[in-house]
Formats: sequence, C-alpha cells, structure tokens
Amino acid sequence: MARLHPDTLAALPPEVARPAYDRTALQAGIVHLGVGAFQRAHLAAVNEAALHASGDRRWGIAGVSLRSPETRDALAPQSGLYTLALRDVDEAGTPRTSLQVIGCLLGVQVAPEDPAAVLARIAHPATRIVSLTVTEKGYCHDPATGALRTDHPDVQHDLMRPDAPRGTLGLLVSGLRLRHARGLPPVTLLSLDNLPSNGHLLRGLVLAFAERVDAALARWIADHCTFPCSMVDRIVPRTTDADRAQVNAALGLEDAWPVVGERFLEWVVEDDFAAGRPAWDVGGARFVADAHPFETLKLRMVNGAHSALAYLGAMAGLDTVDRAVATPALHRYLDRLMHEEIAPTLPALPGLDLDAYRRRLLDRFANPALAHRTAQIAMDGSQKLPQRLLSTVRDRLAAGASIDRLALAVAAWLHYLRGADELGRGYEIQDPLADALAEQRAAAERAAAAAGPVQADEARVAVLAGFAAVFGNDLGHDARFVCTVAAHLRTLRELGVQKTLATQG
Ligand code: CS2
Repeated sequence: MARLHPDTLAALPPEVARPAYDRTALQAGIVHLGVGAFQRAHLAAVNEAALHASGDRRWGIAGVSLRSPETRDALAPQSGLYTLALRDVDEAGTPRTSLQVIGCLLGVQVAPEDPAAVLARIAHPATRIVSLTVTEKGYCHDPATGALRTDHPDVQHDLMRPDAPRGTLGLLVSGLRLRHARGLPPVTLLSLDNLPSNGHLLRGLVLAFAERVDAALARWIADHCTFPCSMVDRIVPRTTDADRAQVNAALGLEDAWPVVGERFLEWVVEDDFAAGRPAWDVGGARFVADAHPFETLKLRMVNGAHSALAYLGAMAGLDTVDRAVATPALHRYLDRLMHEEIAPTLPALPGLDLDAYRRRLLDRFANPALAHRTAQIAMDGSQKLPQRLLSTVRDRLAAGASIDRLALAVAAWLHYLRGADELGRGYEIQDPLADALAEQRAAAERAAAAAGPVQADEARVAVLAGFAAVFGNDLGHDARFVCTVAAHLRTLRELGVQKTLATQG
C-alpha cells in the first residue's frame, strides 16, 4: 500500500476531504507543544478550516513532541499529513465515519533529541502563537494550589540547564528568553489543557519560573505576552491498531498516524492574542472576553462525569465508556450526579440549556464507535480530581448542600488506587504522584488498623484526604466530606460497584 503523502493525495477516494490550499506556502506561525491525538483532532482541525476559509498562510503548525519520537517518525514520511476520522452512529445505530486529511501540521520536532532546535522555533520571527496540550501533569504544578513545584525534577533540571530544557516551562521560558534577546515581538501562550483558568495558571507558572531565571525577562513576558484562557472539548481516544487498519482500508493508502474522534467539538477562547490569530471562528471556535464560566461548565460536567464514570466503570470491569454508560445504574447515577450536585454549582451562562447539555453529554459518552477506554481516563487522577470533582465538592459544602454523589466519585478513585478491579485483574496506577499515593495508602491502612473496626473507614479516609497535593489543606479536616467518602468506600469494597450504585436510588 502506498503511503499517505502530498504526492499520493490524488489517489484518495473522492469522499475524503484534503487540503485545498498550497501547503508549500504555509509559514509556521504556531508552535505547538504536545502533538498528541487531542491537538491533532481539535486545534489542528479548527485551524485547517480557518486556512481553507481565510487564505491567510501565516498559520501553519510546527509540532513539538516533549518525549517520544513516535509521532515524528510516523509523520515525517507523510510530510506531516494525517487523517482525522470522525465517528458516530446514525439513527439506526450503524457506525459511520467521515475522513479528512489534515495539512496544517508542517512537521514535528522531538524536544529531547534537540532542545535547541525547539528554542529556535519558539524564537523564530514567524512564530506568533505557542500553544500547548501537554496534559495536566505537563505543567509541573501543585494540582491543589496551582503553584510551581520547585521540587519537580523537570523544573530542577531546566533551571540548571536553560540551554537544554526538557520540561514545558523550561522550553517556554528559554524560548521566550531567546526571543527577547533577539528583540523579536512577543507571542501568545495558549494552553489547551483541561485545567481551570488554564491561561492564568500557565501565566503564573511561566512567570514564577522566569523570575528564577531573570527578573527582567519575567517583566517582559508579563507586560507583553498574553495567556488567553480557553475551554476545549472533543472526545479523542488513543488511536488503536484497529483504528489504523480501518482508516487505511478506507483511504486505500497507508497512514501510520491517523486520529479518531467524535464529531462534536467545542472551543471557547479568550480573544487576547499578542501577535494576531487565525480565523478559528470559521472552524467552530468561539471568541469571548471571559472563558471562565465555559471552563467551569466543561471541567465539572464533562470531565467530572468522565472521571466518575472511569473509576466506577474500571472497577466494575467495564473497559470502555460506552459499555459503562450502557449500564442502567451507572447511567442513572451520572445523570443525577450532574443534575443534582454539579449543575447547581455552575455559573450562569445566558442561553445555555443545561438539561440539553447533560443529555447530549450522556449521548456522547454512549457513542459506541469510539471505544474510549475507561483506563485511559482513569490515568493521572491526582492531577485531575481537584478541578473535576473537588472544587465542586467545596462549593457544595460551602452551600450546605449534599455531596453524596460527588463523594462516591471520589471514593471510586480511592478504591481504584488499590490496583485491581472487581474481576481481580491488576493494573498499574499511572500517575505522576503514584509513589506518594502508595505511601499515603500505606499510612491510611496503619491508621485504619489503629482505629479499630468501627472507626477504621473514617480513619483511613481522613489520612487519604490529608494528601494535600490533591485535597488541599481543608478537605481532610472536613467531617462531612470524610464521613461521606468513607461510607462509600466501605460499600464499594464490601459490595462492589453495581450494588453501591443500587443504593444510590
Ligand atoms: C478525558 C478527557 O482523558 C480524560 O481525562 O476526560 O480527555 C476528555 O475526553 C476531553 O476533555 C473531552 O473534551
């Protein structure tokens, strides 16, 4: 089978969309850190539409992988081209896919191989936006407070080796330093990760890091670069070999690195760009003055429900999101979690029909054509829980309102940390704080044993919720929180997920 490549595009079946602009004329105005599946199905898809509509050739994307060379190795022989496969089912439940070859990714650099080349790219005169999808843990922050973790190995390394950084913040600050030294104009730093006030968080971290390098540089960044916040939404599971085979059969060409996602897409981004921006609105983005209410909506509803579903589903041995949400008790629980406990905490958004939003979300989760694995969402819980579930818990506690369903989701995470599902299948806890969490679990077991059988569950949860990096300094001391989580953790352990859900009414 011939490889997908600019020279083979003409061989594609007519229904496959493809770049209709002159790729060779594109400049790399966007440097993107973290060229994972999500960015290639979200930012790049919207950017592609903007390129088609506007004819503005400044906005090609130069990709940067922060760790592995896989994406570069797969895409280099394809000159950066890859296929976006959007999947859903029709009214009869038959899966359908639409295919588009995306052209705006011009190439991929692998930071660990040549960090200086990445710095040069950030400090290139054509660069106007540096965007990021590096996942929550890529920010090297304390998840509960958002503060820079100066003890983080990447931060320590990058402060010592500003010429050869390996972490997100080191690459950004050294790249900006080079820009500043060369007298180049400022850029926009655009976080597209699922973090609360992601632009403000990134700004705080970049400035905290830059302060440690050079106070004048920190001032230049603060005064001239912008950090718009944004809400991003599209479900994009990790691509599997089966996905690749299916896409290649439909293309009649070999694409080693396609990406598969749902048709749904939302992107709400603050219109605060230091050096211009593409016409992303034609591709479905919405520019606003303040993205905060949209971010809260999305993180609490979509990601909060996703994490709750992932831990309960994974423990019950349900491997994919669609299978989990097809379980009536789990579906009912998620619906009530969102309706009763999350929705009342959300800021008002004029024109938003929250009931319709909730129903559509459950339909998105039910999409059987995605096979989104619960284990994938379950990763990195320590980095996800604060903004997905715990800030909602705090709002509910402050309002004197029930946290019963939220507490079950938190208990499901704690239960998941035991490392084996209800079918006895073991799994690794993939989390940057896995070692510290294991120590905390051991301490919690000692506390439970010392407390005796009646008090054991609360003693255990009090210690677990004393893990400040996730729970802050407050929740471990909140009797309502500790008791409610402890009661759920006990039922999950003794009765299992299905019976616990049955007690949820
Ligand atoms: C998911 C998200 O993996 C996860 O943690 O909750 O990636 C989710 O699919 C996206 O945020 C949807 O926009």
